[in-house]
Amino acid sequence: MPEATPLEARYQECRRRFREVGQEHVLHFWKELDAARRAELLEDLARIDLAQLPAQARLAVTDQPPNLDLSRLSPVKVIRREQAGPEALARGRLLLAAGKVAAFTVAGGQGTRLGFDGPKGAFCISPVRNKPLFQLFAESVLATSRRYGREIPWYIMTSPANDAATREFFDRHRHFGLDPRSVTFFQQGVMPAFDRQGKILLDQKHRVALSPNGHGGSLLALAQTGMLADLRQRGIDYISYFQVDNPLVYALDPVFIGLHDLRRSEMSSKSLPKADDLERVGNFVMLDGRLMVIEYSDMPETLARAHNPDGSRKYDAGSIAIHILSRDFVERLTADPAAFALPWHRAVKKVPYVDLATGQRIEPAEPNAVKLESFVFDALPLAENPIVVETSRAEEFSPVKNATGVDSVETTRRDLVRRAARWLESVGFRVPRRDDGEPDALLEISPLLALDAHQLAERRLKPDTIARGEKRYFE
Ligand code: UD2
Repeated sequence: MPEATPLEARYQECRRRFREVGQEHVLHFWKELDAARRAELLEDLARIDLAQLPAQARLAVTDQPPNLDLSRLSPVKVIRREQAGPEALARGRLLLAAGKVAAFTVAGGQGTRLGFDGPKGAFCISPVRNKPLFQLFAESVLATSRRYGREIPWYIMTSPANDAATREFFDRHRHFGLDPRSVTFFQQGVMPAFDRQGKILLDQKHRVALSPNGHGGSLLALAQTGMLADLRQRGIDYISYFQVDNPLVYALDPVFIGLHDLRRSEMSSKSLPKADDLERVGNFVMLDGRLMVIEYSDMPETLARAHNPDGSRKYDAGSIAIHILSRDFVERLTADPAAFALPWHRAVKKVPYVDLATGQRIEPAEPNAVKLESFVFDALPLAENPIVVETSRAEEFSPVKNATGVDSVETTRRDLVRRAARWLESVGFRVPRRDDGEPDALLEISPLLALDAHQLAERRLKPDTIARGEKRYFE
């Protein structure tokens, strides 16, 4: 008998292991595939965590809503950023100048809602220069590095689907002025989509329907890709975490960092008073004295709509996905990767798949599949002394998620202009306004000029009057 080729040997091993967990069908089309496709399929299958798979498949078919005992919930106490006091600011500045903080962007999502074909960070958003999201963050990191005289490393989490395109985008733009050695990309894990019987779906005969496993996957990915070791080696203690979709974020906020350190918090979060009862943000709550977030989709409507006798909203602290994580907290959680798992959240979605009987690829008209994702805020109940810091919406939050409507390109650009107008007026500029109060000009302030109104004041620009309809870029 001829000796099995390495590919054949890997196939046999893979088949045995997937058969053991009742998912052998993933190799159904093996005989039809050429060598290149076989290799690709094995690569996909190698990304699946076989130890966790049976439990995940079971979870995919159990249709149970999260078990929440409402009687044990109470509202959270937030710290208002503007009342943080000079000590927090001073401490944060010290930590930045001592090189103790890194920026961290989660950019592994698929960005399907925006309908943009490419990594979401490549989406152009700034009102005058049309800078992409990644450029705005890069310039914020660069400006902060310059300000504190210390190079600040920036970590970017991608997914297998957008990793190459993301790196290529940074190469093409020469890392937007950053030293390439200070920008580190790493990939998050993926998760297969399951059908309603808990069977893994094939996207093509040689490809598994895989998607990113949620930003909660960032914690394990930080550990497993060597990033935690890298952080430690660089002397970084704090990770400033933010999402790729919010160009207003203070990427490295000294007040927030300072509060996190002074309060000996392991994981801190920023919040906003919700815009309305059902705003699509997570809800901070206390469960038996521990802080947690209930995602908007899991929040019972009665709870979301509950009001106090004085008319104020009972659960008003919305999560805007901005956190500080202590490096040693992430190390502690992931010390034994096999023992660490955040809860999985189910989402029923339309996922195209190959029908095993006919070999045809089906584009389902109705949701047919279950995807599982973990969320980083589910680490909050595991953290010691977590704090919630309430910030200002106008200053810090306007995510671009949709092509039109709420949280869209239009609203994000508008909010960038509004913020620039406010900062300029605070240093003596006259900004023309329409009857409805909106600035009647397109204004953009480079992060390299100022990261907030105080820094703009330090620049001592000569106040000027902006003309109606003018487009002006400040750098
Ligand atoms: C997120 C929060 C929501 C609120 C809102 C604020 C969750 C589940 N919900 O809603 O509570 O704070 O943001 O804007 O977080 N990502 C990855 N890998 C993944 C999935 C997502 O890196 O596997 C990144 C993605 O690139 C983006 C961020 O996580 O930067 C948010 O993802 P999303 O768009 O799925 O979250 P969304 O808008 O439902």
